Amino acid sequence: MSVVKVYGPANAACPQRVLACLIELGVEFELIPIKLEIGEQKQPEFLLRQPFGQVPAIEDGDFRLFESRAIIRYYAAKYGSKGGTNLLGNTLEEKALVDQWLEVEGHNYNSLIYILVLQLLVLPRMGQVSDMKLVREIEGKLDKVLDVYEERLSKSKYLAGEKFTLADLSHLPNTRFLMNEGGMDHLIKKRKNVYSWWIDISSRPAWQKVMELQN
Ligand SMILES: N[C@@H](CCC(=O)N[C@@H](CS)C(=O)NCC(=O)O)C(=O)O
Repeated sequence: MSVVKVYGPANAACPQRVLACLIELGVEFELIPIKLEIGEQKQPEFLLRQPFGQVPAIEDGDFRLFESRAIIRYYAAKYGSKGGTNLLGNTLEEKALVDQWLEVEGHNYNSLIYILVLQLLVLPRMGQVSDMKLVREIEGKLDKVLDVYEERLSKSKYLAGEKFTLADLSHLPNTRFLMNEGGMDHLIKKRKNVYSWWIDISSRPAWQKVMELQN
């Protein structure tokens, strides 16, 4: 049986989402590094795997897939039902809550942090100046989004209920950015429930292994 191939650098947020999921599920994989700094993701050969020129993409035998959240849903469905770790929820309602919080992560959380990553990480690396007015504006919006998380996490241990699921896992890369190079750990730490949740999910052995891979 061929090993799953994951294309993408281990230090980029979107591939990390996939790596965390595969490690949680105990799926063997091979990481094929793609050098973003020299634009390997925009080369014709890579565009056959990911037509938008971004990472990650996977190859699993004859099957290819891109979009990190589609990939984690695929693997959680493929392996979670075979007695492995269930990251999707059991009942229809649990599954719907996982989907709801995955959507929140993609639309309300990631869409803001994406701008921060661009301003605080990508532009300075290219020798360009960050727009700090925009950064402060996004920080304010994120503060309001995190109020919703705080409220939710005061009612349940994890976003979709009492068990760790893809909904939580999907937040790991961007929250790590806020806690580290994003310099916005105060947004997490000032919220008791969000902070406990972060400590809990980021201590999971699977995420620790992702962190080791990126070094
Ligand atoms: N929605 C896509 C977003 C992919 C994405 O933004 N990837 C970033 C790394 S986290 C990337 O490839 N950046 C380099 C580029 O856009 O050229 C996914 O989740 O897979």
